[in-house]
Amino acid sequence: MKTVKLNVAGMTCNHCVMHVENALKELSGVKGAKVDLKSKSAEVTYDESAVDTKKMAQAVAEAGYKVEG
Ligand SMILES: [Cu+2]
Repeated sequence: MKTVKLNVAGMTCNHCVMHVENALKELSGVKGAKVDLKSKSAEVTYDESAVDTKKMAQAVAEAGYKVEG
């Protein structure tokens, strides 16, 4: 199990936070996601054999937000 911190751009309110959090949690292999609006970041706990940060970035993009470097 690994934990990664992603920078997420485009979030403006708690609705956005929930949206991003759900998009991440729906990915198989993701065990938990904690999104913080103030720091515009997402802390994701995941199984590195099932999912990677590229897939997370994709899911976030599909939800309408952007993971930045
Ligand atoms: Cu919002």
